[in-house]
Amino acid sequence: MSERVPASPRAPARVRTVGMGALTAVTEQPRLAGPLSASVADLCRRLRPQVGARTAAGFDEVLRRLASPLQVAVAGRIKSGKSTLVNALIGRRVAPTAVGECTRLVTRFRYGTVDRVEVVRTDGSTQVLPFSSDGMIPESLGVELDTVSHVEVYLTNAILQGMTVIDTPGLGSLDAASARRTEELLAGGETGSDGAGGDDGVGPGTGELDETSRNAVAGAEAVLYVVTQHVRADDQQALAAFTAATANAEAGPVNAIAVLNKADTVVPDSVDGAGGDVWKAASLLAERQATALRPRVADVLPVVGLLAESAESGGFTSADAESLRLLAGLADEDLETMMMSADIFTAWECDVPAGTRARLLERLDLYGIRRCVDAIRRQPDITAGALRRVVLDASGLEAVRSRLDTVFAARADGIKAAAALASVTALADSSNDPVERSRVHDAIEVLLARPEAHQLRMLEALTLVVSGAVEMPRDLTDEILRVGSNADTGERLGMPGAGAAELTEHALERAGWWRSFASFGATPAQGRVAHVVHRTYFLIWQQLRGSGTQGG
Ligand SMILES: Nc1nc2c(ncn2[C@@H]2O[C@H](COP(=O)(O)OP(=O)(O)OP(=O)(O)O)[C@@H](O)[C@H]2O)c(=O)[nH]1
Ligand SMILES: [Mg+2]
Repeated sequence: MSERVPASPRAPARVRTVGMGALTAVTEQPRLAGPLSASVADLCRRLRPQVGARTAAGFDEVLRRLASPLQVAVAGRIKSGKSTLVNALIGRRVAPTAVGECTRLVTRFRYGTVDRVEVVRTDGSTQVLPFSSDGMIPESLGVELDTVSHVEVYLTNAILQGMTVIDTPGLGSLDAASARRTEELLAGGETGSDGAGGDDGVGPGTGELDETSRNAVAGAEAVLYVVTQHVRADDQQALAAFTAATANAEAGPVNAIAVLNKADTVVPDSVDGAGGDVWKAASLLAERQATALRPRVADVLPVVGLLAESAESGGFTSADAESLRLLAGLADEDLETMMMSADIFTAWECDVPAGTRARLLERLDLYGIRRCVDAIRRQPDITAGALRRVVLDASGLEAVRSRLDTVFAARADGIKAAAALASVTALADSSNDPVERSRVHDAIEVLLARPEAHQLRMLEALTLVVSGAVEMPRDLTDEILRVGSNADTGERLGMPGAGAAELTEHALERAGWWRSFASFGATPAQGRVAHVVHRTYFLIWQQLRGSGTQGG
């Protein structure tokens, strides 16, 4: 029997870094993403006794969402490799790829203390399903698809403590029913069977909410957008339609990340300047797509989801490593011929059984096989574990993870709070009681004047700059991105590891610089952004000084 090659010994470390450090730290106790989310939650709790039943039910829903991890939807065209990437990110092959009913349903993966799969019907009723024998969501759900809203999967995987991952059927898919289900879920047409995993515990579900309120309070908060090399002109539209449907009205580069998946299938010669290198070609293509997709996303990262999934979810076994060793031992001419195409690879006569080759192809495709064979030839005694690492490195997944971590984790507080505030505003606006309306609006005004609300303005500034709506010199853009995209103060100031005194001085210096830039060096639009950046540095300085005096 072939053994899966464990991701350890680095697995625990990964869980810690990928577990969205900033998020997991704060998800322990009140499980809120940060100070602004806490303020919004406080607002809801304070006002709740003073508003009508309908608004109160809406507030409960907002509270429930604030207390849950960032909802990240994986979206993209049909068969772009969304489920494969979801499996890679979760570190478990649980989402069916290629076939099965589930590829036509929205599936939400969230943290739970016990692994379980639950079908949620449109009438709100749920049904627990067994995992299939290989640990996946069953291919056939055994229920009438028309009656299904979506599937909830609770898993004990640590990364889900930091974010909930929503796998979606392809946008723009020909199947109208799946497209509708996706749109409904992403726009918040449902909110699921809450508390089923025993981990929410804040108020009831949304039974008492009417359609408008439900739409206002639910929905995905961030997007991992999956494209392949064939980005069509209307992909931009698909993304725009998607972001319009997310709960955050300001959806854009702040809460959307894009990957160019199946980077292994890019033909190097099809891209000028790639010099025959697949990864280089994919990177160049990704850069071009970033231009095409702007202002919706900041950039596009190349990735090979298939390799990422094989490396991270146990698909790559010690038996695979042995088969690859056999392949590496073949004569060059044989190997080169076989590597010409998948068909030849399996049909060619050689000592490695055809079935074994087919399995390698399925797990690694030709690109991964090539990378492994090269690695074995360079270092014949390479271990199966090290070979798995080669596969992971070739996948580009670490870059995607680190982006998810810096971008989404650092911004989760602002993203969640903005979505919550939008919901609270919408709930108040649709109230028939003018007193209630102005009470809620006044409370929001007060909240927006608090220092922690400044990050909302910073997210807006980021959107303006990253989308190109406000042009900035490259170095200033980079600085704004840095100070607005990291959770760690040292990283934000571009001085990781520096001491408090140095950081304090630097924050003050940059605050002063941005203020004079706002007054003297900038266009009016740049000036508005510069004021926001100035205040960001000022707040960092204040915070550093505060913690300095406490410490000393
Ligand atoms: N060569 C290659 N194949 C991939 C890669 N990622 C996914 N695939 C394959 O592409 C096919 C579709 O992958 P899925 O993950 O099911 O794609 P999906 O976007 O979830 O598909 P739908 O849910 O049906 O829209 C599967 O056969 C995967 O093995 C990749 O990076 N490289
Ligand atoms: Mg899928």
